[in-house]
Amino acid sequence: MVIEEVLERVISRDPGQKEFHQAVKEVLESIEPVLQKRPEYIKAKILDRIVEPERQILFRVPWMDDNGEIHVNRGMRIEFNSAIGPYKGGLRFHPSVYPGIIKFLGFEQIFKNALTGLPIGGGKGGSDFDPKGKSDDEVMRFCQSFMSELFRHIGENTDVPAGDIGVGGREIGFMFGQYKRLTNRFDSVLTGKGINWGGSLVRPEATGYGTVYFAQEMLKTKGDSFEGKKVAISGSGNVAQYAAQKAMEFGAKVVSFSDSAGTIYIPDGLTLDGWNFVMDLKNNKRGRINECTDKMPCEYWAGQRPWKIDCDIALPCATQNELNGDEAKMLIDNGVIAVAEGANMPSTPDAADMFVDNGVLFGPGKAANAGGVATSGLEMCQNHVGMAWSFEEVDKHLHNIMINIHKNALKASQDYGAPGNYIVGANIAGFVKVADTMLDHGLI
Ligand code: NDP
Ligand code: 2IT
Repeated sequence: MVIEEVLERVISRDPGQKEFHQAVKEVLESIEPVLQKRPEYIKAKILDRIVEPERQILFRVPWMDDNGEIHVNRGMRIEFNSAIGPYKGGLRFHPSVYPGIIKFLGFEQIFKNALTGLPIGGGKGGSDFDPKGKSDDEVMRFCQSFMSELFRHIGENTDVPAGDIGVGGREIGFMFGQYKRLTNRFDSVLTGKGINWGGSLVRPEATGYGTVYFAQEMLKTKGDSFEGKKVAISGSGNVAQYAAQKAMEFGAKVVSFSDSAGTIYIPDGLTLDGWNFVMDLKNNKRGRINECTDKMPCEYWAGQRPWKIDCDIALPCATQNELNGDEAKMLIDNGVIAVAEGANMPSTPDAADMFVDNGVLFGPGKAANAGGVATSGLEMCQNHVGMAWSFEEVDKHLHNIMINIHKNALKASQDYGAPGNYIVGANIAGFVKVADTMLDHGLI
């Protein structure tokens, strides 16, 4: 009853924000058993408070292209919840960005960040700027203009952005340079920084590695592993690249990558040479995935996604709602054992339900992809003490964090009557920590 009322208010307040409604509905529905045990949350209106961002910043981003033409994009930062620490979450540059996308991502980030065990609150930002086809100079001018407004709202103890779709090391570098020039401060205001200027080893790898570590923990509950498994991966950006590398290291055969134009199917599995080619293609040449057909034995499926592939493990690592109910059915019919979400909310609600109902090990994004933000937290920690840890040390922390997230989500699923349902477990474990803190802090 309370849940439906809150959801109705969320929808009527911002009727157009469908991705945000989707994320809120999933969380609220799965915390129902908590509300029965903890009526104080209802009395303190925790649900109404947690679905409303603490602060939303919208701003103009004017910039000039290489031909001297002026463009105006929209920038935003949604500071969603700072109960357990400074706002933390990535920046997305993609033409589809509008407040509904950034609010869904910021809302997910609250619970994801709580699951990491680190003191970080939830936020997200970005712009409808499209980096595709832009020169490095154009991207730099855009990033400088974006930061010329954003800098006054962020800070190492206030709000710490990082990367997401369309924002990687290059963009973080341009934004950090501009922040430093405007503020005269060299601090931990952004994560995903370069290794020479305060970045952490393993941050580039962290989300993909973490997703595979999480999937490995799920497989262990069935006495299984990655060894010899066929793994279908979507996307070919940061998360997909390192998920593929770690899956191969664990003895799996990676049989696909994709981008927004299509999928490559690699029946014999990706090789190390093939992986290096994709890294150079995507990170340096900024090319399209179909260019792989010249370099490795693979098929290119224009306009298609990987989910019809007969695989044991699926790792959706591209974007939201990229795996629907029909595709979930194909995966289940083909005997998929585990699905771990490297992307944020890549499975539609009916796809996620089908995985859970059919006994597929299903790791929702806020648990499975939390390794990225967790390693951002480790980057902040190193910056605060003025140290840089070794690759092995950061990787060990990351691995332990993923093991703990899995353990805590599994335990919450068992404690609240849905054993093995990691959607319920992750939502409850994240929510309770934030909700209890909001009670501690009084009505703010
Ligand atoms: P990148 O920009 O590096 O790569 C994004 C990939 O997804 C590209 O292959 C891109 O293809 C594809 N993609 C993007 N939008 C669409 C779309 N609308 N339809 C189909 N394909 C699309 O981003 P990341 O790898 O960093 O992010 C991927 C996902 O992981 C996102 O959901 C992000 O929120 C999530 N995530 C990222 C973290 C990080 O640390 N980077 C941490 C946790 C989650 P194309 O090049 O054609 O656009
Ligand atoms: O969705 C995510 O967790 C991220 N894009 C990473 C956020 C971060 O602050 O590292």
